[in-house]
Amino acid sequence: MPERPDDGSQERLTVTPPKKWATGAPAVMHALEYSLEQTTPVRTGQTLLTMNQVDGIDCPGCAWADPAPGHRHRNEYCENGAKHINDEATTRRISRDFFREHPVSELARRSDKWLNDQGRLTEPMVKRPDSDHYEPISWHDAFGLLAQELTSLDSPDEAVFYTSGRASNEAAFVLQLFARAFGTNNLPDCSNLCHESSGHALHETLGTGKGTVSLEDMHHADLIFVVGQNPGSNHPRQLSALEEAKRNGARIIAVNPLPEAGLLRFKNPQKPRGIIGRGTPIADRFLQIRVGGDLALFQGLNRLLLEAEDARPGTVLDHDYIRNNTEGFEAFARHIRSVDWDDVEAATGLTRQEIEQVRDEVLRSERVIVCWAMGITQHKHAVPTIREFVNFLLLRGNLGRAGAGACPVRGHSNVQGDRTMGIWEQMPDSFLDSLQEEFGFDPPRHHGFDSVNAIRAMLEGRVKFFLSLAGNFVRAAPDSMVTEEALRACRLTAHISTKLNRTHTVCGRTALILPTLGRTERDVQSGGEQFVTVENSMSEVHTSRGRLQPASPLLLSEVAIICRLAHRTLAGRGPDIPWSVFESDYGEIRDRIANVVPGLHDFNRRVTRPGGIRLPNAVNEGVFHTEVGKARFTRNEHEAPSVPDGHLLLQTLRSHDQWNTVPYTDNDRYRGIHGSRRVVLVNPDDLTALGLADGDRVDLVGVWKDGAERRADGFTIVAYPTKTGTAAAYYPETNVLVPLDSVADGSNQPASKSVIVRLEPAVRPAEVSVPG
Ligand SMILES: Nc1nc2c(c(=O)[nH]1)N[C@H]1C(S)=C(S)[C@@H](COP(=O)(O)OP(=O)(O)OC[C@H]3O[C@@H](n4cnc5c(=O)[nH]c(N)nc54)[C@H](O)[C@@H]3O)O[C@H]1N2
Ligand SMILES: Nc1nc2c(c(=O)[nH]1)N[C@H]1C(S)=C(S)[C@@H](COP(=O)(O)OP(=O)(O)OC[C@H]3O[C@@H](n4cnc5c(=O)[nH]c(N)nc54)[C@H](O)[C@@H]3O)O[C@H]1N2
Ligand code: SF4
Ligand SMILES: [Mo]
Repeated sequence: MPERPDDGSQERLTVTPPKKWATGAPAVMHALEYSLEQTTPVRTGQTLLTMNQVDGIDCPGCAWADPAPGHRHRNEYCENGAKHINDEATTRRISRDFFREHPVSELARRSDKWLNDQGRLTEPMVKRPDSDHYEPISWHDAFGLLAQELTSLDSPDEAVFYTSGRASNEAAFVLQLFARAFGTNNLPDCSNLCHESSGHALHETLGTGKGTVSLEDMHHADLIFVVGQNPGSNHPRQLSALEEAKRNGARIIAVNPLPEAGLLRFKNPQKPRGIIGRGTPIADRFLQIRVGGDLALFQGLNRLLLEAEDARPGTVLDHDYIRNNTEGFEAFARHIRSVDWDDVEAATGLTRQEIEQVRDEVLRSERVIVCWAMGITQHKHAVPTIREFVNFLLLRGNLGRAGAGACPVRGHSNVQGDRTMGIWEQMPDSFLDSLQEEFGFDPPRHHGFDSVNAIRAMLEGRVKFFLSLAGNFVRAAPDSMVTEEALRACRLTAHISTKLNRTHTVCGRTALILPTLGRTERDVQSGGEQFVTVENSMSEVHTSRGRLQPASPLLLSEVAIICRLAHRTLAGRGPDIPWSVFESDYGEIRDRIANVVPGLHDFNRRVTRPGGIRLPNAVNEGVFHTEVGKARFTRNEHEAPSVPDGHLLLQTLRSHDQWNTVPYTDNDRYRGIHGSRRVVLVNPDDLTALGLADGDRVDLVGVWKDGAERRADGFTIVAYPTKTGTAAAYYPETNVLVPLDSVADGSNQPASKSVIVRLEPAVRPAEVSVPG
């Protein structure tokens, strides 16, 4: 378990009523406050004013799309985007003296926030076997060490290359090229922990892993479902799109166990009336669902639609669409008619009447979109749930036409692009064939390890080398203690990163920190000043160009680090790939991407046009790359998680003030939590039933079939209007409770939103129980 520092945050906890609206003037003030704490007014201007503008910096936050060029606001960012960018643009620095003063064993006891607050990494460092300190190393020697370790492995499959979704397309492309030229498909990524279930379900049913809607579609939908996501904190500009849709007459249905502020009312900070007015109500209908109840909800809804068709034949279903584009309708219909209302009501905690009201909304709507995120993907039955969304959309032909479709809302700003570039342990043969043709080597064909399987392989000694391109693997992955043991068992761990995090302190025998340029910084190579490209959640590929002076003259770009490592490792043994040409001019990489990735032909020219390139989605052309060449209706079995008496189903989620594994403050403003993240939100009725009370101090004890005790200790109970039977607490502090084996069927994605726990009186005294 990560050691926990005693910073006394529990004593600072104050709780105020949850907010009923999101964004607006306080949000802007909050962003500026954080920016000025981290950096200077001039740098704030250089970053924020160019953010999300044509030829500016792409926001390093979430993957929400920008409005079309010409429709962008002067300040085209949200409060959280401003925080994310300033967190990178901070003027704080970590020098070699820092590592002399702080041994690794001490850093491993520091909190995630403390580590991040130390500022930007400035030079390559190495922790050698038997040493407790990182010490400086030259880039030349660092690459030598890495190459030596890699080439001495018994098999290329003993190496793993993890990518987090902030990496650019160019960096991702050269990383996967290097890994495959070296001989492995071990390319796990944060997407394995994020939208893997979406990709899996959409591939199976529609033949694409990506969403089908654009921002334009959002603006012109009649009905938008926002299921299992908290846009007020995690995709704030989605609220602007929802506001615009509402102005055009759309209705919005939010489905969530928590009454999230952003789902209720929105004050648009980019409009004067947003700052002073009452804001726009967002959800016309809010369904407070049980955690894990969404499959049952959509099955109930689909059954009601079939019955409505029975009552008024030819008026409800789009028979032409179903006949021409789909297969499996009859079997699906038979199955869904047998769905039992008692089961649906028990799983959802909703009444049949509430679901009938949703059906009526659907029947009034020509164009329907379903948006979803982690509240859906991080469950055991995530894949069938998303397949059921697809069934729902297919029934009324809500795919492949304007204002309708499937919208998995992506997390990291370039997580979708990294996949497009080949960061996936199971890229299809068509991609590998193109690589082979372009680069003249035979890439390995057997699948590599995803994140969960990589951890297992490290534990079993089958993987000995771990390199990450961005991210914070030990805090992002489930079962923190197990994952840490896995990393420590490696011969070498290395991280290409901008900032210090816990993964740097959980070292293999040898460990390396390879500090890199961030997206805010000017990237000058021998071929001149470079830009990179990224792809947002709506498949738009565009440029991002940094403006700031690099945090240190010793930083290398991500592309440069990977190209030099590849050159050093593969010299004399690998295929002839012009790594140094790639490093000097990223346009050369894009020319190769254009030959390998469908839809990116003429990449260099087209991507610099305002707005960039929208990658085609075959579904929107009525083409389905499934095995049967049609969209597939599926039959999905519902299996509600069985929660023993006296236990709760815990979801692990983000606060408003964190970026994934990195908390910026201990506050969660919209939910009214201030001063501590070590809280568990529980419904007052459950508290009564459990004999507990608001303010009690408890340990969260995980219950899993392996019988191992998983304990996250020292949490304060906050009575909160979450759905009964379900609790919520923050990630990553609770990852220790998520068993490595508790994954979504089919996608192998950790089920970090359905953790069975009981609350026990806190074991440790208050003074020592604090975040870590
Ligand atoms: N500020 C900020 N922005 C971010 C991030 C961040 O950490 N901070 N992370 C980025 C990343 S990588 C991602 S993937 C996205 C994540 O964006 P979200 O998916 O919004 O993230 P979570 O905080 O995990 O919230 C999940 C939401 O699902 C709800 N939920 C939980 N279980 C269920 C369920 O069973 N059914 C339903 N219907 N709802 C449920 C929760 O109450 C919560 O509102 O955000 C991205 N944007
Ligand atoms: N229990 C639980 N676990 C979860 C989740 C959950 O909801 N619950 N959510 C999951 C999800 S959706 C995700 S996406 C993962 C997130 O997992 P990751 O993507 O692995 O984690 P991040 O916290 O985004 O990584 C932050 C680190 O990235 C590095 N970094 C930042 N910017 C850059 C850059 O420009 N370049 C480079 N090279 N490095 C950079 C910094 O060192 C920083 O410390 O966590 C997953 N884990
Ligand atoms: S909505 Fe997402 S991409 Fe847009 S500014 Fe906010 S964090 Fe950045
Ligand atoms: Mo994510």
